[in-house]
Amino acid sequence: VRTTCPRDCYDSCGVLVVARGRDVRVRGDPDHPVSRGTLCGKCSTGYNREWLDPTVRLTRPLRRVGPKGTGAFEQIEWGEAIADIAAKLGSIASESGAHTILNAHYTGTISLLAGIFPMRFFRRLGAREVAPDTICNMAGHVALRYVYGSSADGFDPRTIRDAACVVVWGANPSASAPHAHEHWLGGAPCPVIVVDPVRTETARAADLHLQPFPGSDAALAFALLHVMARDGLLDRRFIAQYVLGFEEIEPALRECTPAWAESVSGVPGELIERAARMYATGPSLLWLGQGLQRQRTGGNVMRACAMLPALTGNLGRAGAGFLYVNGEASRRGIDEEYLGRVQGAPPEPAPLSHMDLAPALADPATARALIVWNMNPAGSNPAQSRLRAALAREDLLTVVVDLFATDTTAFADYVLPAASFLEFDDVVLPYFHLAVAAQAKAMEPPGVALPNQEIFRRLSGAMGYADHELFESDEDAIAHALDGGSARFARLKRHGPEFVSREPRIQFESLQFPTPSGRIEIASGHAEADGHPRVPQPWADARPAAGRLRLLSPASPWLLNTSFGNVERIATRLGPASIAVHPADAERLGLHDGGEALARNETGSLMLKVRVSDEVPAGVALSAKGRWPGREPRHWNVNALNPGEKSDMGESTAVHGVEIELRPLR
Ligand SMILES: Nc1nc2c(c(=O)[nH]1)N[C@H]1C(S)=C(S)[C@@H](COP(=O)(O)OP(=O)(O)OC[C@H]3O[C@@H](n4cnc5c(=O)[nH]c(N)nc54)[C@H](O)[C@@H]3O)O[C@H]1N2
Ligand SMILES: Nc1nc2c(c(=O)[nH]1)N[C@H]1C(S)=C(S)[C@@H](COP(=O)(O)OP(=O)(O)OC[C@H]3O[C@@H](n4cnc5c(=O)[nH]c(N)nc54)[C@H](O)[C@@H]3O)O[C@H]1N2
Ligand code: SF4
Ligand SMILES: [Mo]
Repeated sequence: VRTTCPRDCYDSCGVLVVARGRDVRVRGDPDHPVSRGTLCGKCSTGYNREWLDPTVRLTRPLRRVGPKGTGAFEQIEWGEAIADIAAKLGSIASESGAHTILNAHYTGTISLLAGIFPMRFFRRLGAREVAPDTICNMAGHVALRYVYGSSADGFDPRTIRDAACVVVWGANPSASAPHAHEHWLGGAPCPVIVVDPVRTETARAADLHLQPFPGSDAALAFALLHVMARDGLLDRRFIAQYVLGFEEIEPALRECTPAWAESVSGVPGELIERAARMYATGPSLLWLGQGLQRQRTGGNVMRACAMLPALTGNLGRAGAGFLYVNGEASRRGIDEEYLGRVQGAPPEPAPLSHMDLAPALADPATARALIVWNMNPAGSNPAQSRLRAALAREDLLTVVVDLFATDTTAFADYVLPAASFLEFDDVVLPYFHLAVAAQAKAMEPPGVALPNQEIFRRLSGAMGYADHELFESDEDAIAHALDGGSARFARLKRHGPEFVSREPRIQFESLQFPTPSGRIEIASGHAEADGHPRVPQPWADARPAAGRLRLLSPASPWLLNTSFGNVERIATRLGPASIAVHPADAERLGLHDGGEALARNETGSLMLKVRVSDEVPAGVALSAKGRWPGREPRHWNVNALNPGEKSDMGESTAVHGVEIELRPLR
């Protein structure tokens, strides 16, 4: 069976499921244009072991019998689980209002039915959504919408063949998009510039690596533009025609010399000069990573970086453009909104930021119930200790839908077993390549596990809802949402992904932008109305307080968020949780390579194994996200240190802005 990996990953690899009798192998699809026959290490390991293992998977609905957090459950039948949950939700909704039922979901799977269809139930119910992107990339979305009117319309990666320069700014595809790293960047016909505080594998492979201190990227962007303005490398004709507000930042640009930027970002002025010339000459592609905007002023950073294509005319032509996430579904012939829509639903309560989830759950007036699906907040969310205390609330009805018994399911009143992507049909919309792909059922789910969408259909029935949308079958929903209907889906299943066009699509080819003015808005009235500066600012976030380190906790190549954290081979391979620090910091703090250290701040503390390495600059520490707290010696992961500070835009996470003290442990 030919199918697609629906993890929250830029690659959306092609998968082949090959069965010989009872022996099932999950492999890469050799015909797939992106993954070219291989899966990443984490998927080829996990999919062939724990994901196929009915003794590890959740296979039956469970009801809590012990104290919350202990994971003591009894097995029950679907009918009983659904009836119980529906009755409880019904009384909560009538007593306190459905807005006290929180709906937390995110990246368990990005396939469309399993990712969106349950929203019909939650909308009909009137539950309050915990805004998914606030834990990941919301600041960047808000920022790019100010500038370009859209954050979801990126370059077509295939246009790299026409590029003269590629900049990867605050993304680490060597971990977060291994095939884009190996084939796309690895095969780039032009120089590659990486901007990352860490010397990642991607940075190592680049032609030029700029290593700014975290949170100083806006200053760096202004200095690059200073050099371009000084040397006549800006595209004045393009600016005059398509850009609004350039004159409002020109005075600031004159001040932002490479020497100044060196002093605030740590990037040598000479490298700034070189990068500016390489980028401005073009045509150039700019990949704006999600890691880039997880900073206190991450929204401003994104607005500042977004000026680069606009002021150099790197838009509307082959080999040029920028990419954050390619989210546009309609251009790929998919009505994504349809999948989550229900007519006549009550008005949706204002969403809650993930940064506020822990305090919201601690307050019985705000939260009486929590339904979690496609998510593992006990590992992924900030304020781990506060969150755990709130999840332990006896009077909080908690329902968790997952494939595995996670740190989050341990707090549930009801645990519902989900089918994995290998066990039902669905559609995958990759967010890097402009393609559409099928997820095809290759086997039966273990036990009585069900796809998310079926679980919420059953809940809808038990709630007594009659709206036909709530009960639409998978087949009908796919046929409706996909232009070309079931015939197109059958074709995708047979032949693999379809791209949006034969030739690479040109981003913003019409050079009309969905902003209020129709132009690229460097000066934004919307931003101003929302309380932000009218134009991007050459800011650099304050350095850590004396004696402290900035902690980055980006993607690990062996985990996907917390997914695969329970795969034994991967756990063995990863060994104990580690923290990388610069030799100068190690020396100053008395830390030794391989020794133990205690990381600590106002939010919590964590024991970590020290790795002394100059891949991080002095003042910066690195410890990847995604380990399972329950599997750690003291039952915390890196989010024990994350206060959940918000960035400047979108109530979004500033997780790469965390500060810690670090000291050796005997
Ligand atoms: N410190 C730190 N923390 C971070 C980040 C960081 O950079 N640093 N990054 C943040 C980011 S970018 C994100 S997106 C979030 C992600 O955080 P989450 O969305 O919580 O992602 P996962 O931890 O992978 O949890 C997904 C869960 O869904 C389950 N699952 C998989 N498939 C299905 C399915 O079909 N149905 C159901 N019901 N469940 C399924 C998996 O088993 C897993 O338990 O984490 C954030 N946390
Ligand atoms: N293997 C694997 N793949 C994944 C994930 C995973 O957990 N594991 N997570 C998935 C998800 S949900 C997401 S959102 C994406 C995220 O993937 P990316 O967009 O690559 O984001 P991150 O991994 O958070 O961080 C990328 C880089 O940003 C750098 N960075 C941090 N702060 C700054 C800064 O201030 N300035 C600059 N210039 N760089 C900075 C970090 O050092 C890191 O190397 O990956 C997806 N793919
Ligand atoms: S997680 Fe990403 S790299 Fe790994 S198989 Fe899935 S799509 Fe490919
Ligand atoms: Mo994410």
